[in-house]
Amino acid sequence: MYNTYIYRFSMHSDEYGKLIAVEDNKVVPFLIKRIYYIFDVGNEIRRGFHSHIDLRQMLICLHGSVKILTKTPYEEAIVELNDPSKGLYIGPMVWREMFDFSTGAVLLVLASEYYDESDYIRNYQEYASLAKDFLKQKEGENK
Ligand code: T46
Repeated sequence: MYNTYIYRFSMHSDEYGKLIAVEDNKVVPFLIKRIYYIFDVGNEIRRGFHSHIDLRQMLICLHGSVKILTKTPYEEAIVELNDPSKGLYIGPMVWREMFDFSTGAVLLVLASEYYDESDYIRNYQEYASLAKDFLKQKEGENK
């Protein structure tokens, strides 16, 4: 799926429990400027419904599970995050929706930029049109 991948964090595990360290520009491929977490989400709730223009993020479900739909005009995928040692990277120009939050789920997000509403594309038709141009341009650059 374009501009997304699953990352497996290495874990320090011993008889005292488990520990995962996340360092920017090493484990996460950007400088972390912001973290936020989403919790107390009802099972029937679906959130997201947007793309970002530039923002890069790593989503980690610290507790419970949540499904993430990622989508471009040409492909889509659903990933279940249910393990704190697994992160979903989502880069620019990818539509996302989060749903099927289990009771008590906590979704941590590491972000490459401070909050900026002007980086959001919240209308799918507008996104699809911009994404087609964006992906065509990327294809041209890679030839
Ligand atoms: C994303 C997915 C995975 C802030 O004031 N600061 C922040 O850093 C964030 C992330 C949100 N907000 C405010 C803006 C809204 O009034 O919190 C409210 C809820 O945000 P939003 O509706 O954008 O939440 P989600 O769950 O739809 O999307 C969030 C992130 O906004 C987005 O970047 O990729 O999680």
